[in-house]
Amino acid sequence: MISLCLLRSVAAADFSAKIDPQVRARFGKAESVRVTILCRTQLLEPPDGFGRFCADHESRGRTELRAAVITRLKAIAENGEQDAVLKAADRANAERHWIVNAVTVQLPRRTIEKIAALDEVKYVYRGFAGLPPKRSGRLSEAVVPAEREPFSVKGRNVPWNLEAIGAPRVWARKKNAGEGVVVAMLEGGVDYTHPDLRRNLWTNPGETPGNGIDDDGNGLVDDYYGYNFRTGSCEVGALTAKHHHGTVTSGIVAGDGSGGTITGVAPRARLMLLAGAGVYAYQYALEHGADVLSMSFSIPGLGDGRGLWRLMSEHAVCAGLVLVSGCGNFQQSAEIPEQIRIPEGIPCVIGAGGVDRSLKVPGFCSLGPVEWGTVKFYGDHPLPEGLIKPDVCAFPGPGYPQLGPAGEDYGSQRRGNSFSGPHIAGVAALMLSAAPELQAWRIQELMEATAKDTGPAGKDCRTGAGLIDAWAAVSAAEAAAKE
Ligand SMILES: [Ca+2]
Ligand SMILES: [Ca+2]
Ligand SMILES: [Ca+2]
Repeated sequence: MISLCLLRSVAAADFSAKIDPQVRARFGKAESVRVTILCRTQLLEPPDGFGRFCADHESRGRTELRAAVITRLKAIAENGEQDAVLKAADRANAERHWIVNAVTVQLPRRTIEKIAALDEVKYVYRGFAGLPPKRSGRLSEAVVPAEREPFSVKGRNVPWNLEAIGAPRVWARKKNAGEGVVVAMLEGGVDYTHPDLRRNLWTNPGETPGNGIDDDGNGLVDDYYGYNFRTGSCEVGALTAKHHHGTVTSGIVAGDGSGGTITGVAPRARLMLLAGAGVYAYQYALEHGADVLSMSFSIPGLGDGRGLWRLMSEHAVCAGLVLVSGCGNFQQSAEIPEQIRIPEGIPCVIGAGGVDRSLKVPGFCSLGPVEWGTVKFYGDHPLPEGLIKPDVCAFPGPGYPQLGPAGEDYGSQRRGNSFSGPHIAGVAALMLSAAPELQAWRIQELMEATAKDTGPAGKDCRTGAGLIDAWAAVSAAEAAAKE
């Protein structure tokens, strides 16, 4: 009898070990908890699966990998494990994902403990941010993108920040301003009617705007410029002054200088506008052909959930999406290693740090390292060394012209690593315009290899590999494409 009791208690402990401590902490406080249930089978097995995938697929082009990896991820998501979990939970309706094989659902404690015991369940995380109830939102203005003239800087100002990273030299000597590349902006809203942006919008070729019909059958009505997964609407515009954060970041990627000053690193790239939940933004960007995803937000305190974001990000990079994120502005308010958060603290997400015009790190910029030693399924990069972040750096401002709401155009007061990130996303666009088949992980490697070393010698936890160098990075991408 005694041994049987022992066995039972060991088994119970095992199942609870499959539940994120942050979920367990909520058990006493709420009737039910929103959880994301990671199923057993995944494309990549942590912690080394990503590195092995890159090594095994170094000869495959990005276009081919995009299609093959999406097909594989969707096949895994339909392997029956999600069905088994939802059946055991007695839930017909749940948010099913494919970028990771997982479901998100609100469940009572006893149900969570029951399903944690299933073989099909790998781990139960706190739930991803979800979809709002479907709304019938519409675009405030559907702009028919005007025919674009051949790109020229003639008669336009080119600010010092773009000169300092060598972007104008790439435009002029390589005839490359980011043509053919789509950069998805995961933002809180972007003024897509802005004269410096409106010619550079990506539009969904299968969708007619403003007819209230989901023409392309992707489940989203009128998703013409992208989609707002926060409000459940196709409206991705900057509705308040606060939302112009996204107008500024989009301007740094692709502002074309129609108003007189070129603000964009890649002024002929196209912008796909997304807002809200990361898991849906990743999936949308991949399915609708984005090449780069620019993220200017930081999520603190995710605990083991950092591993879920890492797996999702590694899957996206395998599928050819270059992920870029500013490194945050928490130098003064948070201890290392918590200054650099999610997503920018993930190894395969290019984390952008900041320097001022004299290449000094401003006092607000978050510093590395980042630790992964305590994160479930990973455990790599333990402290004290940790993972060196940022990866590269650019200019967080203030002091260079930025787009803004009407009347504030080409102001220069905003600052933050939110604005370093889009410089890096713009350079990624120039690199992919030159070498579209280069794998996403190679973009990160080549950026770091060609950055201008700053601060302490070598890659360091203040400035990463150094200041991004668009000319050297694009040249390296061209050379790599010929290998
Ligand atoms: Ca649609
Ligand atoms: Ca429509
Ligand atoms: Ca250095």
